[in-house]
Amino acid sequence: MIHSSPRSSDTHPQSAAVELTELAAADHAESGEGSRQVQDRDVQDGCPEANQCAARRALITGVTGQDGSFLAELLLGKGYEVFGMVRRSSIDFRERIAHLEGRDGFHLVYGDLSDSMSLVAAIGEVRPTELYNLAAQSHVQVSFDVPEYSAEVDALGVLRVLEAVRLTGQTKTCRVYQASTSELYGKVEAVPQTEDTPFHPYSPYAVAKQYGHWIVEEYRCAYGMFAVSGILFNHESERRGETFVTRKITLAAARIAHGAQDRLLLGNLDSQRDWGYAKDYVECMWLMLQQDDPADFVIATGVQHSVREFAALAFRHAGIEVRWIGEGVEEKGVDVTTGRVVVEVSPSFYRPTDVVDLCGDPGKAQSVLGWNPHKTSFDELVALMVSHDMDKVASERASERREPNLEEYLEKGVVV
Ligand code: NAP
Ligand code: F7E
Repeated sequence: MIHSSPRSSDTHPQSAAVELTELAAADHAESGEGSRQVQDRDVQDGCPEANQCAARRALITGVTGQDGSFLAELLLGKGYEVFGMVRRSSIDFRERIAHLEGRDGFHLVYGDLSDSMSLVAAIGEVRPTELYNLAAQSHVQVSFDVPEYSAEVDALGVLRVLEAVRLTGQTKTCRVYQASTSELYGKVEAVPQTEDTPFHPYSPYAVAKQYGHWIVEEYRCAYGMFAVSGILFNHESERRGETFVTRKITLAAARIAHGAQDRLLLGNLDSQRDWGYAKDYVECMWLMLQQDDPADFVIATGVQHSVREFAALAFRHAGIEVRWIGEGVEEKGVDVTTGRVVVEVSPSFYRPTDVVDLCGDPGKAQSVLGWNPHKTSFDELVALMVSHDMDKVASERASERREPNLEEYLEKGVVV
């Protein structure tokens, strides 16, 4: 049985949600960290408006992801105590948050969305005033390959988070943000999509996220929780995973420009997306939890482009002008200057069902939240991603050049 108000002994190091430092979990016991958390909790338990009278503590699931890393930076800048949930991995280096680890006010806890006990332990121990549930199996194409796991995390994982909040007695003190998605509109029934457009999920990922969306609304109604979903359209950045189409393109454009890659293989070039900058979008997540009343919002730019347009612009920023020839699987992107084919279509990147016409209406977010959907333009977004990847590829190339030299020196016995 889970107690809604755990005693201080519950923060014993054997609890699943131990704070991670570079030290082992056992070191946590000696740090006194657990007792500080108990004091904060005691303050919150007696306070109906915890968001106003207790220190602001945010728990971010998916902190190692693109959005989680930007959100952690934003909240630390606002003076929050930030707790990021991480999974055990065979590699300890967490690239996107490496610069935050060890910083004052930033802590890590173990947890997994497929493991209820770890969530109850982490949420019960951290007692956040705001919980951002960003963790997910977030790749749509991969959800066709691992549909059950995608449902486990993206559907039931949301339920587990909400139940952990409820079972630890925090329905009135912890506000919850859920990462919903434009993929819910799927086989779209209207363009642009608003908060009132019917959902028609069109992938295992989207069907799972649909459950997550509705269970958040259910907990809001059933238990009076401040639990809301941001229906976020595609948002990208220099930290975007490398197999999402935008980052795949910007990295390939940079590699091709540096002579490190021959050509780029893509799937559906006609697919249309409403692409924004992730750093702007996490501000909206935060704004949603600062409102007087809980409500869902569409977060988008209202501007739509095709994959083909994104690719052409990315190559232009990398110094390559592309002309398109052919149609369907025969379509190719040709370097106007050299006549070389730099983009080809590969049906292996086609999806069993694809969402092809996404464009969001950010009107409600603009008027209610005061959010600016045009802070970073499409051109600026593509430019910053390409610029980042040009630098990345250049430094990788430089280190490749250094390595043979080093071998040569070692062989000659020059380096001691
Ligand atoms: P991302 O870069 O793929 O990050 C996903 C995060 O979830 C990672 O930190 C990952 O941890 C974590 N995670 C995955 N499975 C987990 C599990 N079982 N337990 C705990 N953590 C787990 O995704 P993102 O682009 O930042 O997106 C954040 C959220 O917004 C996701 O829920 C996504 O579905 C949703 N969303 C994204 C977009 C977009 O355009 N980016 C649009 C709409 C909605 P590891 O690092 O250990 O893998
Ligand atoms: O695909 C097409 C592909 O994988 C975009 C996630 O963050 O946003 C993301 O999901 C489009 C699709 O993102 C390739 O068929 C063409 O139509 O970059 P993507 P996504 O599926 O839109 C939503 C809002 C989320 O919620 C998700 O978590 O591009 N496409 N050629 C390709 N896509 C990929 N990945 N690779 C290609 O080669």
